[in-house]
Amino acid sequence: MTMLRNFCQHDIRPVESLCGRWEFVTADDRNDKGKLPKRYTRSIHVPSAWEQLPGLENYRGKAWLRTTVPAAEGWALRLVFGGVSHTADVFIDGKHVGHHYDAFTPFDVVVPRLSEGDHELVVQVDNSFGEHSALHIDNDYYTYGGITRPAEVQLVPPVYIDRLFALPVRRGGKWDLDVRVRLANWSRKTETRGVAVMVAGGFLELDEVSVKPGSTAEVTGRLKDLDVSDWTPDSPELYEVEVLLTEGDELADDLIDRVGFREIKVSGKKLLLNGEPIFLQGYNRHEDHGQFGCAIPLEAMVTDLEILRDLGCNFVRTCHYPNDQRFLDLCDELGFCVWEESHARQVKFDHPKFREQIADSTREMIDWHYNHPSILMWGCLNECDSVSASGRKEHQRVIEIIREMDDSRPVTFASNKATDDRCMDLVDIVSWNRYQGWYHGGPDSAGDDLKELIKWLNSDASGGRNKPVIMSEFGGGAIPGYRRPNHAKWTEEFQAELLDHQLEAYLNHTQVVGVAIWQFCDCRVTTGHFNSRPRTMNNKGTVSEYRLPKLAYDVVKRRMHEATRNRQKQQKKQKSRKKTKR
Ligand code: ADA
Repeated sequence: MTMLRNFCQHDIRPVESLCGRWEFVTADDRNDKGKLPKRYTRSIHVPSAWEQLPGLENYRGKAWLRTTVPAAEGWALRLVFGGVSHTADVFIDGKHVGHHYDAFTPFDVVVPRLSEGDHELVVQVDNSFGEHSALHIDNDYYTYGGITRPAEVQLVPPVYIDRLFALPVRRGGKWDLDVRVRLANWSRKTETRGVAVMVAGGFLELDEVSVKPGSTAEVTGRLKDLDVSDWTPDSPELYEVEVLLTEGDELADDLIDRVGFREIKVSGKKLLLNGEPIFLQGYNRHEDHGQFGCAIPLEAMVTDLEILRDLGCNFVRTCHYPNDQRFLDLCDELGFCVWEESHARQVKFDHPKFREQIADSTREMIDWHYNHPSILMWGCLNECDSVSASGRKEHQRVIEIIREMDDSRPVTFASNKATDDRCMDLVDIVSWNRYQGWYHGGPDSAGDDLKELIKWLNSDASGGRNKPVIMSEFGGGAIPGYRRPNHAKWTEEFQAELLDHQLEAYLNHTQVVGVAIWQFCDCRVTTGHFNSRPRTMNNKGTVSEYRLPKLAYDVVKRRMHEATRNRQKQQKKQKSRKKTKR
């Protein structure tokens, strides 16, 4: 059965997948009034995007999905959704029990004191745009509709394990693991529980925890000198961490997550993974597919990563939102490095819901994805206002949320403001979106443009002197199958030549620590501002929306593998120079 993660997260806690057939009706198809439908006209698979159903390709509005869930005396139902696009209202037996905005972050709803047996679960889904939505807007990617990621129903005791945060700490060549466990109490009285953590043969009993009714409480500890191997892209060793909750002598609950022992730091102009410089080369990848919309099945995610591996890539930027955790699990398992960002692309800071919604998206991203070793940095606010004083304040606000929740990873945002940017002092890594040869400049202008940018960055004017740089977007469009001897714009030949020039410039600059081509695959866009895009698609993919390679594929493959070989040669030379110096 399809679950939220690629591995089993509970041996003790009862868990069932909610994936499969649900009843379904859209607002257009309802012929009744009232909060919830009386009649459902069809069924739908969960997870899926309703746009993949014939007749609903362009449906934007409300729809209702219904199933049943089993409850048990003395337990609470915990419904966990990997993603509902884009606003969910959850009802049990007709009673409203939960609300969540944003398609791209998981959420849970805990419903205590239900009678033994089956209960009706209805999820109202809304993917409309308007005053209620600051992040899901008319944009250069599509906001689909539905329960678009897996969902589960769990039975949790009065006090249960809500979250584990695990941070590997490198200490003199050995590894420790700092753990923070959050418990939640849905009962009506204060309860005390025992907590223990096991990983890689280590075992640690934490202090007993008292949790007030309807509240949460945390307990921390450090497992020392663990006998583990580093997590690196070449050997992505993963370890299961099991948290056990005890009530007296009884095992009451458990939670299993996974960690990789790695440390990521910025040092001068370099990005260090476990103390060694790392170069990130890869793509921006939208969760979009010609057959599945945003609800990409695990098997298709694997294909995407295998294609990236074939192209010589080790890096994915989750433009412009947190990704499905199964994809992040695959990146953990396969050794891909990830830049994950909270949900924003050219959003307006003066939208009445912006501050609340960007804070929620950012907090939920870190709260749910903290343990993934593949996530090397947090991003935010893609191409937003990083020039005005008010825009700077918003960048400070969001970056502060990130640093408060996680000071173990570098922070960045992708800027298209070049030397007008007034926020370079706020980030650890400077990231530029540049489209030399597509939107501005000639096809071979990338190198000179980068030189100018770096000169400004390393001056007093920028606030970002000597910071490492990621070229976070560059590329050009090609209509799949459009090939012409004249190599006109929009031909696959034009795109291939443009990427060749851009990669030549960006893969070979000492202050550049990473490149992310825009973009991995063509993606659907909305029909407002971006309606003029050919096929109403963003056609800058190296592969089409069906993962069919364009001519650029072989150019990128050659460039990326060549860059890796060159770096390996340089590293060998440096090592032998160090040896001869001794
Ligand atoms: C911007 C934006 C991307 C995409 C790109 C393009 O850099 O960040 O989401 O819209 O432009 O294709 O023009």
